[in-house]
Amino acid sequence: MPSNTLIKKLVHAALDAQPITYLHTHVYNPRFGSSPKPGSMLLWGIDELVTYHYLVAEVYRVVPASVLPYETFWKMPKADQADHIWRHLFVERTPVSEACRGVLTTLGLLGLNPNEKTLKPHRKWFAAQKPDAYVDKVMKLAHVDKIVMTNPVFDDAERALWESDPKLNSDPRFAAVLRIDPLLRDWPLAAKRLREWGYDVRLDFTGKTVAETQRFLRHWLDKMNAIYVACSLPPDFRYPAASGNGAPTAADNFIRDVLTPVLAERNLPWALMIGSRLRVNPALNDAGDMVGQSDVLSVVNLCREFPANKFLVTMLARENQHELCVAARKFGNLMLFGCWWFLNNPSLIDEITRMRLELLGTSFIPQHSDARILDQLVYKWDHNRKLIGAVLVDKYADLQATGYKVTPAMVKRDVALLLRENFWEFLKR
Ligand code: FIX
Ligand code: ZN
Repeated sequence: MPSNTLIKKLVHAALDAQPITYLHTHVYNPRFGSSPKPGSMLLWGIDELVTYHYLVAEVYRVVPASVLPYETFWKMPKADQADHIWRHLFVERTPVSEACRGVLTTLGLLGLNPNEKTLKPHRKWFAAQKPDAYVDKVMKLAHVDKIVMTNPVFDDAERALWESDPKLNSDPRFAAVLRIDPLLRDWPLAAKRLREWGYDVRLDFTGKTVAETQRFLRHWLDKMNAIYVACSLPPDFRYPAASGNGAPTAADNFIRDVLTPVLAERNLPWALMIGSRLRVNPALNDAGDMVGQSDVLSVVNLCREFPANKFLVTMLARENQHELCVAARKFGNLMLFGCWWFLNNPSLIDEITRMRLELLGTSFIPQHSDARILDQLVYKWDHNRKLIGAVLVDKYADLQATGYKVTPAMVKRDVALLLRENFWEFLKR
């Protein structure tokens, strides 16, 4: 019977050997344009890493807007923004936050010195990297076999790229996801855009609205060869939104008559990321979003009403995690994923992963990444691998204590399920 020391070795060896599919990132393939070229969507390198919106929020806790007005910061060149953050969060203060530690882990694993007092030496190293080869380098270091993108069809710049480059998604290292937030968050705006693009849709869902909105979805699912449809939803998202015997809302109509039928016909999952309260501090841009407690019963209602549909769900509030886990015990068409955004911290990843293993066994996806900067894949994998490994070691030790034999083959199988197979099997289910 393997000792706990041997189990630890087995678990970490299996994690080291297992490629991971990150099912949700904001990373793009190099055809979308690579930073520092203005307007690029593939963001990488030290200045992008250090100006990640998590760190902008954190530096504004140290140097308040009364000292450095937001508009002044946003007008600064990216390198000056990065120098400002590096000085205040990494030199004059101890970089103990998870977002700060992540930058240091990435630098260390790239063979760079995390103790530099300025970014100058790092800039020199990154300037020598070529984006396409650097994608391979990062994927190798981070054990990533596929980077799943987020492709917001209502983003004008990105939509223009899709309409001008038929080979945009030809990079086999990446997969596309149709992101549709306005269709659920702001139907009036979405309907206006659809009409501009030649779809005969009406605010009140009369006439050809259902067929035309379905035509829009099918067009983009085909163009992107999207592997699922995603949206981020506010804490007050409800399904059904109509209270009592009230008339269905636009979101109810869209979900019931447009989205779920198209996804069911194509056997594609719908990823709901619920709990993001956007721009509570608008001056911080992407760093200005916040968390709010959401309604798990709405997820239950969706899973029950649409048994032919598959739901990938993550919620942003820690307070929702236990109820969401129990909901997943009730519906096989519900797959939980990730410790999203403000949950992506060691103390919470540990708590949530333990809870999920105890309630769901190995039938969930512990992490999704959410990397926005290519290089973040390196630290997110390194940090998560250790956290998931520590939980698995404890759970296997508990199993051993019953007399059950935990074998190397079991550990490899479980790690493969958690890091890759649960996702791809759920897509095929
Ligand atoms: O809605 C989302 O996909 C969120 O993950 C992002 O908007 C958010 O800024 C993020 O990257 C969090 O990690
Ligand atoms: Zn995201």
